Amino acid sequence: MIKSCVTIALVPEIKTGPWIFWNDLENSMFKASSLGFDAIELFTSSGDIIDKKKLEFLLATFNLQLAAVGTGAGKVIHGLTLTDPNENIRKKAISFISNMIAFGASFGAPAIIGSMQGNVCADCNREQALTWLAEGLEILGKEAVEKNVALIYEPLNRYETNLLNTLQSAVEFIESRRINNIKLLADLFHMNVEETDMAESLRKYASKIGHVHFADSNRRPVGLGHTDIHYIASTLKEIGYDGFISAEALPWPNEDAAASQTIESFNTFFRN
Ligand code: LER
Ligand code: MN
Repeated sequence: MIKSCVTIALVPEIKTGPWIFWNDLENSMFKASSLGFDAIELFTSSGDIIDKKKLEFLLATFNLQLAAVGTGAGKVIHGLTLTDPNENIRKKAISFISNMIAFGASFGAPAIIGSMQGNVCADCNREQALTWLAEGLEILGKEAVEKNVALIYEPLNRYETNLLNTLQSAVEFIESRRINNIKLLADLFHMNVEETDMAESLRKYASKIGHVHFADSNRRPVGLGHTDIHYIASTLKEIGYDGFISAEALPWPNEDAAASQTIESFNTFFRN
């Protein structure tokens, strides 16, 4: 069954970004649970900043699942990416993501590679950058499978990466390089920028989709932009998607209103 999820960002270095809840883990989980969310997605500065026992206790107390963990802090805080021309930085990026995979896996949750994929840098060759990306995904995909979780790769829109922007380009890349154990993240905000027909792409690459980021065209909570969510939701149901629909949206107009708007939209489109 499709499950609802809400993002919680615990990275003080970032003041703005598309996450619904900020700051306090316990209070955010309390609110998520009170609103009826099934799960949370965490964005943390590393895999070690949260005490695992405490998180286990909070997940049980609030009857929430950990749906996924984001790895973007590796880039935002430490400047690491999988396609940096400096080998040492690529190694550190792999090690950072590896640590996040281990953290998520202790709760059965996959790690997401979004901005940690990086870019083809100004004086780099595109083929070389894609090879570095493939090498990183191959190593990390193996680690994930050993820990019984998937690894989620997220195509981002052209203003965030010049590597792979559509589901089609990501699927072709993964298949042509024979990279195993990678699922794709369908972020409705990025897809709104890049896909010709969002629903058609979801249908075509249904078997590859492992996670969905739920945001409207303007990255506000769903219902506050112009994306045709009815069409998208009926497609996700039709293709039998049974993962998380995770609100990675701006906390607009504020955290609480954004969380309420999101769960209302989720219930309207996925529970009817
Ligand atoms: C990460 O999931 C993502 O979508 C990025 O755009 C975050 O900035
Ligand atoms: Mn996303």
